[in-house]
Amino acid sequence: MRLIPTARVAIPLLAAVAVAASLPSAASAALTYPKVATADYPAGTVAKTYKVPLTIKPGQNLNLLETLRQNSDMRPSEPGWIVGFVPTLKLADGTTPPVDQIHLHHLVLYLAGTLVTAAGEEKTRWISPKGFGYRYKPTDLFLLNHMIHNLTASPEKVIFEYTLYFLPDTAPAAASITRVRTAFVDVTPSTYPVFDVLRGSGVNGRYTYPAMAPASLMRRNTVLVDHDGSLVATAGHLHPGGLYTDLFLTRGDKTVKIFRSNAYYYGRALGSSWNVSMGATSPAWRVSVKSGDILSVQVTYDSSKASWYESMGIAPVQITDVPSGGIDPFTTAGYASLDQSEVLTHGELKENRDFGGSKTRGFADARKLADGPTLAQVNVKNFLYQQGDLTMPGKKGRPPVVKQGKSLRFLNQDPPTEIYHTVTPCKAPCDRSSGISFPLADGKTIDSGELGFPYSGAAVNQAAAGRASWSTPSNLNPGTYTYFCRIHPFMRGAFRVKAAKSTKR
Ligand SMILES: [Cu+2]
Repeated sequence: MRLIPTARVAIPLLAAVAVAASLPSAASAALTYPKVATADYPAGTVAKTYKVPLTIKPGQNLNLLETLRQNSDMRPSEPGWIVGFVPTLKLADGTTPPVDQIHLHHLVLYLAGTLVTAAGEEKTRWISPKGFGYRYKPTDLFLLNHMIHNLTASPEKVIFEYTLYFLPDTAPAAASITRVRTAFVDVTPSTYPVFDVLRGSGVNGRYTYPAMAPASLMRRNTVLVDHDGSLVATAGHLHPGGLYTDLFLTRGDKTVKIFRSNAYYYGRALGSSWNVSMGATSPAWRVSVKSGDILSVQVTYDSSKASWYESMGIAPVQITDVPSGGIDPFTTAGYASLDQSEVLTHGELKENRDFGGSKTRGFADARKLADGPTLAQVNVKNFLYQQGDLTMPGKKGRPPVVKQGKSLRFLNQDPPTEIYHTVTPCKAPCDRSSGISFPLADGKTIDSGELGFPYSGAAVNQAAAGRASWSTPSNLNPGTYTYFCRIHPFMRGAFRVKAAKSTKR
């Protein structure tokens, strides 16, 4: 598998958009949940849990690499096949942290230089279809790439715990396993592959990326198949606000959609939380591919209610090294026989139930506060907006005033390579409790980006914007604007735009 340069493929993206815009929302479709995938592992498969201790600095939101050391309890010590994977994240005391305190942005396992699996806060599990597995040797370089937000202001020791379903070479069934690798089909290939969904973008409240993105961003979402083989499994990955990923296969001038992975949200706040499972392929799904075929993905978000910053859209696909059957999707009969039904990657997880959005006394309603001082700059330090923070009592809590036509600058004064902050608009009063679906980026203006810089020597791309400051647009109408930090949602603030000649707000 390798990524191909943009100019070489022409994929009928408009066709994908038309499909995306014409179908009903997945949030409504998702009221009928598929069954959770059941395991059918080869005889001799053993389940073992491995632990990788990590220290997460206060407020940290870094994209890091960790080597899983040989001969440690971080990884298996014998050769064999990885046939299933279940990730969890725990505190040192063995409990699972709520996602509004420790948030697993993503983890990616690389084995001998190639990606095996990835998961985000939804903690996707996977089970290889029976007879397929990832080759594992105890001497392979085994890397964990992780990005874990510490949403609190204190350091946390956490343990990445993952259970591998492992078929050792000593088991007779190991001799008949067919090797698979992961084709990482991503809407925007990068070691930090994200894009923004802005509220109101797209068509009818749906934004499909990259099909609806500016032309400069299109056609980056392709992976060339470089050998004949079979696709045996896939499941999408997306973020809150995401509805589904669509996986396409192109051969010559023909493109077919071979799987839609829907997001199935649980509880209230459907469509805007991490309380979600993805639809994965059933064991019957299998597609024959030829060298020269092209895989591509589109992801669709709900853009009607909020903006979704730093979103993802990935459709990792298991592809065999050698042809192992499957339908030919470019024949009518073959396509019709492709089983595109879904099974859930996992059921609802308890730690994802803390939605937030409850009444709380912790935050002021800035609309009711008197004017603060007229300022050109607000410093962000010690996890506080130094003027107009909704948690600060007295004069410090009053919203700073900016004259209409001027802008207000925000400057991150916390260690800028370690602690990133944002100024993300949320609808006033933005004073409810923090959780996985509150606050939402549903305010009137745009977002600051993550104010901060990559740490020196970073081996993978970082979320930091590469600047410590941001200025509000100078064309805001008079009014009180509330915002939060989407890295640390307990951080809330406000500022007030006043007409130049008016003495009232
Ligand atoms: Cu912050």
